[in-house]
Amino acid sequence: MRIANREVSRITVVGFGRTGHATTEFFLSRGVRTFVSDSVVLSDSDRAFLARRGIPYEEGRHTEAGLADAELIVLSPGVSPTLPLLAKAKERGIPILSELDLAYQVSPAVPIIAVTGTNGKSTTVKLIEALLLQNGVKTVAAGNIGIPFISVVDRATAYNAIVLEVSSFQLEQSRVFHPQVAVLLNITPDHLDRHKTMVAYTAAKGRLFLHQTCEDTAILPSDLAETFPKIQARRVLFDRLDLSSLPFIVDLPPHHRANLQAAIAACSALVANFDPSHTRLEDLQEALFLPFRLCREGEINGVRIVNDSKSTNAASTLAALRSFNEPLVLILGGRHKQAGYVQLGQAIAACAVRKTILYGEAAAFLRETLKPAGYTRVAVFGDLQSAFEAALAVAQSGDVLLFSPACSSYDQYQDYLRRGEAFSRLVRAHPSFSPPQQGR
Ligand code: UMA
Ligand code: ADP
Repeated sequence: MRIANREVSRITVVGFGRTGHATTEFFLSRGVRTFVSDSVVLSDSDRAFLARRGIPYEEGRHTEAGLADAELIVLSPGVSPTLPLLAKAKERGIPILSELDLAYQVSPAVPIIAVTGTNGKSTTVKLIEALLLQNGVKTVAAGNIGIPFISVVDRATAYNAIVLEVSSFQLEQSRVFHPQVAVLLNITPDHLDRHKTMVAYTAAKGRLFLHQTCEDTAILPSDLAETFPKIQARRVLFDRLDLSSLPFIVDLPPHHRANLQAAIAACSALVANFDPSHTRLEDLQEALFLPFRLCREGEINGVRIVNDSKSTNAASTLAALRSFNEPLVLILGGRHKQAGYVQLGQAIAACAVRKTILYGEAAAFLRETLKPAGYTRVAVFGDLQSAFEAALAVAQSGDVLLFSPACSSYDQYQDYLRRGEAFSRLVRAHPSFSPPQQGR
């Protein structure tokens, strides 16, 4: 098949997670010979999948076997561009393509709205999807939200728009991706283990605008208006949008107001005369209450329990703190993200959080970052279960017990989903648990 102006009949897929699977399926359906290379030992089901389809693979490490007769290498987003195998591929002149660029180049010409930012991507993608559907625009949501872009390209002609969640990892590896509407929600410290510096992380985010022209739209917040001076596209500063025609806006927490402003700005850029004024809160419920984002689990002895396992950095926990007026007992912990915690410490002190329970690998680090703010109502535990029990012991009726860890889950869980499910199980197993009264 033809990709990026060259004929390709043999490719190597590096990384066999969700992206690798979808990429392999895509090439398989086109009769392109595929080799799979993954740095870890594959599961039995992955091996069976590959064996059934007669796809050769290597596991446990990347060797030059993956380069043997490859005419193209396709990378999963989690693979760092500094992987030695990629340097060897470059020496041999083998082109390397990210899955984002691959999907973009083979996708039919359907307008793309792409959303990036440190926090709020998934919520904003789902808001855009809901708003467009209400306005009769058939839309598919994909990308970092969990549905690889390459897995939707074959059915993309059935849609009027593709809404893509795009991560800094995907953007870092991208060379050609060009969305008609590009949304950057915010930039705060995250993923510094991969990007090393905020300058590099910011530059990766800025690649979203790189190929846009004056016919496109770049949507960003005022505080980032000067950060990317080379943007060619028409700029829209989403936080200046007036949403007073939506009566429910005053009840939304500040971060959701921002997400909705960005989503409406994106829809307005795509659809002529887009009018959000008839939008009802019910239409946006799914987007505003995605699983493990400030989810009401229920109550235990009058204490409302909130599960925000998807909060994996300091800024998302800051947004969580700003979402409640009730007294709070906070659980933080996991694997910290190196930076961004000073402001969080100040906010915890300013909100007079009744007690902050720290657990996991990051506990000592977090305790030190809270000290300069003069906040000492801290207790340290090893795991989530003991942290939850301790939090419950100090919480009083009318409090909110907020699990918003501000760290990744990787010290003790496979991902934020498993961590969120584990927390949910702990809450629901309590003898005094009662489910949320109404809605969420
Ligand atoms: N692997 C290698 N070599 C390496 C690194 C990884 O072989 O050097 C292998 C791993 O052993 C594993 C596979 O690659 O088998 C995993 O690939 P991946 O990390 O790219 O993950 P996928 O399962 O393909 O999922 C990716 C995104 N994951 C990452 O970017 C880390 C998913 O975002 C995304 O939903 C999916 O593609 C579909 O587009 C997840 C994520 O955590 C939710 N994203 C980060 C975030 O949101 O903060 C960026
Ligand atoms: P992402 O896809 O960027 O990880 P999500 O919409 O999944 O974003 O939300 C992840 C976390 O960030 C949740 O804890 C959520 O409450 C919080 N959050 C959502 N929107 C914002 C925002 N605009 N600013 C800060 N935090 C946010």
